[in-house]
Amino acid sequence: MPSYQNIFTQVQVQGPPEMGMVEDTPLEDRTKSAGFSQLLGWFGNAQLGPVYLGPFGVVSLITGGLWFFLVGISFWVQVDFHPGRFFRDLFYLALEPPAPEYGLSLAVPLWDGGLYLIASFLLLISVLAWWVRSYVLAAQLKMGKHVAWAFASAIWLFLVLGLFRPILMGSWSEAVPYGIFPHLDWTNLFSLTYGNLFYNPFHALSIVFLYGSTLLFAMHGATILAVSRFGGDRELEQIADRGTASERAGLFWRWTMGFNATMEGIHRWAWWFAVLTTLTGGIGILLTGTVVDNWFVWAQEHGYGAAQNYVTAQTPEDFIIYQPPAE
Ligand code: 07D
Repeated sequence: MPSYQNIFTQVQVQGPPEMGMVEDTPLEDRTKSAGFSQLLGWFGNAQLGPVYLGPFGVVSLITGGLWFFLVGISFWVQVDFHPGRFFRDLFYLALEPPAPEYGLSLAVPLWDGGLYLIASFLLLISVLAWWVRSYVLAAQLKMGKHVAWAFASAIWLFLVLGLFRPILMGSWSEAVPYGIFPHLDWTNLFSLTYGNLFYNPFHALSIVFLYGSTLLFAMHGATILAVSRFGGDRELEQIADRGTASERAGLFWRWTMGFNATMEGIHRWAWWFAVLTTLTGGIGILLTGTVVDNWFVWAQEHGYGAAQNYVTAQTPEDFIIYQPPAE
């Protein structure tokens, strides 16, 4: 019996499955049984199930599955149903949006972007239905809707990339292709086309919150693990008891940097950092090509970027000082 539990060890106590509360829950939408997995127990709760699916869960899984199937089948068609080529080229295959000449038309030939539009519509339904599910399940459990609103921030970026910005630009061709390297190539080309996304202040903000989230997560995770020997992971006791884990955790940071979050506040920090990553990101993408055509030039005009084009300079003569247009 380990007396001191470390990052990886966990004692798994197993009793009858915990079926959870039933008030206001349509039980016909919930599976009836539960199992146990020691492997799952190492990562979280060892109990698997019951799962609540409900109408929105069913819609989400079916439309999401169809999206996955359509992308997959388009890959298979492109390799002539040849398994060797499929696995060799898997990371390079793409289902691309329609070409620019189709604009925002929906009458696009199936193999010229039509399939992309159908698949994207299904993905849209799937993601939105999953959002509704996150809202409805929170309501049934009489919880706040914090998960749903945080998820909405991610969906905001998803919608900007695949729906709002293409509509503002007047062409579905602006949307992101489905495929591993193809979507990375799209990201790279997007940055190059609009003059280096690093000069987009909203991309910078998004990175601040993304990196900030990892820092906060590491600080919080480490702090709680470090006081778990005093019961710090049992939040309920920590709220009532003084002089124990929670107080030490707070003192550690106050002594380290003068300020400490509270047991509640640290979760607000985490929520806002995560939410602001995609919120600022979506603003940055929406402005690109619609309001701002070249972020490098924009940055120079606003005293935010260097006045020389270091990126393309080959000779000293190429270091032309940027002149703002005369008023
Ligand atoms: C994408 C949206 C929500 C997703 C949802 C899920 C499915 C189904 C299917 C499981 C993540 C939908 C569901 C699809 C799944 C199955 C089967 C959230 C998303 C709802 N960048 N960059 C960001 C950095 C550069 C570029 C954000 C760093 C270059 C573009 C983030 C660097 C270029 C875009 C970030 C760097 C470039 C971004 C993403 C370093 C060229 C965006 C935040 C160190 C490569 C996006 C404003 C996120 C954005 C974005 C980080 C460099 C281009 C902060 C660290 C200069 C075009 N970049 N980037 O949470 O918001 O994404 O930009 O170099 O669109 Mg960048």
